[in-house]
Amino acid sequence: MTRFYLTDTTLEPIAAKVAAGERLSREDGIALYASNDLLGIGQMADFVRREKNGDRVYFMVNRHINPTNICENRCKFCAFSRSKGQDGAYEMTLDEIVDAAKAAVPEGAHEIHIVGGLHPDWPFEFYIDMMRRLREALPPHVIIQAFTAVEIEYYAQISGLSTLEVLRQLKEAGLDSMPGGGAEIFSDRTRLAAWDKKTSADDWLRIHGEAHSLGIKTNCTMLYGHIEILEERVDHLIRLREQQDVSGGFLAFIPLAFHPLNTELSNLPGTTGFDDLKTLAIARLMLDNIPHVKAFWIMVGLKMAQLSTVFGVDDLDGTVVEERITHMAGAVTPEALSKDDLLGMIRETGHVPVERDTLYKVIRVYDEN
Ligand code: V47
Ligand code: SF4
Repeated sequence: MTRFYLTDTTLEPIAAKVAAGERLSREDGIALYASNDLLGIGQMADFVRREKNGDRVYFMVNRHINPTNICENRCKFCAFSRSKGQDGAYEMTLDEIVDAAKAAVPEGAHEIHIVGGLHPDWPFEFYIDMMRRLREALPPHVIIQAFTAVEIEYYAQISGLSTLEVLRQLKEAGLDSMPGGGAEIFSDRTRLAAWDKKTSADDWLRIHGEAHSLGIKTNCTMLYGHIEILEERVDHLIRLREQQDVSGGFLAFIPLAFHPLNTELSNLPGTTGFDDLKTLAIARLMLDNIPHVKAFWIMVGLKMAQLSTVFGVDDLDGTVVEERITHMAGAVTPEALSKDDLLGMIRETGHVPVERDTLYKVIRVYDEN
């Protein structure tokens, strides 16, 4: 007898696999997406989430820094990037970057999260200096999570080094961990249509594998709700799962809900709440070897992020402080949350809030309600 109440009985074979802890197939992923039994899918995802993370919902105190929006790639879904000299283009100096990071320390930050455009003039040494100066300026408990695989590939191109050597040198200079951005959807069809200059799926996965081989833990993402089809989402999840089987260094998966405003894809409607919850829950079900599924509240909104904690999500990211990439594309969420906001959101759901660092080291369990 199954432990889930399903209104779509065609999901019963999948429910049996979930209850037995068996891996779901591509066909299962497609069947989940084809079903409208959101509560049934949510119950299964909640079951998996509880097996992996119990009652905990993680959050962190962090700060995002985007050193420049000048970018050589100009992906069609991106409202953040500018060409050099264009109105709205900006670049921070190393002093400004270090000052922004230092300002986060008295706020209790355990992570500085750095993602930026592919600047045409900054040499690789600039990024090495950035890491060195940040490492010197920050106490050791503040983890530097920086540079997507797309940025790493670009630094290899401008320096003539291999991506492995770029990662090795960045790690030596202070890089601790890498964010999961830049994966988009692992399909050549979508890539050629909307981000043709960007890192291919094979390269994105190889670079993360290289990072894992150097002991650099990373996250992984999927940008959904644009021109992709549902099968492409499932294929994307399976490729991440296969990479994790091989290299094992992904800590969290974060689905990124496409925001269309001010992009070249502004004719598209963006995602719905139903799709956001379904995608988070299906990710929890398909990615049996990735410990955490994170709802980035900036992208799915505060209300949906809170709800997602009963649909498979065990992590709400953090205080963030300043966010440009999604807000330039029309996000209506605040740019920052206080720790109390996050605690209140999590407590209301009956989960136990756990403050963590980037590597999921527990800073504090807030078990007193
Ligand atoms: O790589 C760009 C995406 C990413 C849009 O690893 C957009 O913990 C939606 O990767 N609508 C950057 N998404 C953000 C990112 C991230 C965020 C939070 C946590 C972590 C983590 C990683 O944002 C980009 C791209 O995939 N993006 N434009 C847009 N219009
Ligand atoms: Fe550049 Fe990243 Fe924006 Fe693409 S998504 S244009 S690589 S900043």
